Amino acid sequence: MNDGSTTNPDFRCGYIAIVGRPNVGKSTLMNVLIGAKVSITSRKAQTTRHRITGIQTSEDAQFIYVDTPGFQTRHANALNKTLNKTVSNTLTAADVVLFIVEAGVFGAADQQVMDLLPKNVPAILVINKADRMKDKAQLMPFAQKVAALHPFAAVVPVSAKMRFQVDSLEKEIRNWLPRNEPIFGPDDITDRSEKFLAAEIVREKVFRNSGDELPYTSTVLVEKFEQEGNLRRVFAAILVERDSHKAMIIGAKGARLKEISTAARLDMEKLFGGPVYLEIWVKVKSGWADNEAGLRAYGYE
Ligand SMILES: Nc1nc2c(ncn2[C@@H]2O[C@H](COP(=O)(O)OP(=O)(O)OP(=O)(O)O)[C@@H](O)[C@H]2O)c(=O)[nH]1
Ligand SMILES: [Mg+2]
Repeated sequence: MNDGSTTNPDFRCGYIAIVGRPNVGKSTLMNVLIGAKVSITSRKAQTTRHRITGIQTSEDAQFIYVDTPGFQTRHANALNKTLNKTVSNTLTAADVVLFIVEAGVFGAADQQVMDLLPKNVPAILVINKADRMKDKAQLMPFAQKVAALHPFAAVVPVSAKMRFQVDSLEKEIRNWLPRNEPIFGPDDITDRSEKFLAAEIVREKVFRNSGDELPYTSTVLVEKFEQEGNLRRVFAAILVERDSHKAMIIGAKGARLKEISTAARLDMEKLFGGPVYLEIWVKVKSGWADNEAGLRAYGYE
């Protein structure tokens, strides 16, 4: 993947782990930093379930971001244990850590993630959703309060959604990256396959188009992915726990499944840069999130 040596002796390259409790905006921020949507986002917790690499290469640096699942503190099932292992493993391989919190909110779940931060790796405190803070004068005191809890390398308030201060954050990250040749090619944006990204896109639409009544234990499996010239053909199964969940996803006269399918196809066409034929069906498969074999079968590491 290496695209050869650069002539800049100050070229920087390294791995940047993005960690934080669920829903603070880790994936939204990574997508904004790399300028492409490789990690799915939604207002529901547990949207990210895998380690997802997002790569951005500039004149003088290659940023290899690693988005992680929100650290789970509520239930201790096999899926959540796997998600948390992903977070810990990512931290051990990072050159820089972005610890994300939400402006004005710091609780036990944030503290638990802070306790995981490795001592010998620079960690930047990123205060996201700054746009949400109604009283802007509260931002500084909040930043100071959280900054006092850990020896952070830097503190940067941002809004991933409004793209506020994202450039400053990138500059700050570069300062802490090691001098290194690039590891990936200049146009690479992720190390994940299109088949994997297709499954994630369908899962995002399931999360976004279904109400809170749909439990998080639904997942998506791409059973077939074919490419013929510029056309991709994607055959995906949405796996749910119960018949009632299946009915929920299909909707009246299949209306909801149609919405999910159209939205997913449009996103895939944008990301892959060509037409996509997408077929989706819904299957009932209970208990997959509770055992290791089920998790492995559906691609959880
Ligand atoms: N107002 C506001 N909302 C944001 C911002 N960044 C993210 N969000 C919203 O916060 C919600 C969660 O965003 P995600 O990026 O999926 O959060 P996450 O931390 O990756 O969540 P998990 O993967 O579940 O841990 C979504 O509804 C986003 O649109 C921001 O800067 N401002
Ligand atoms: Mg996420």
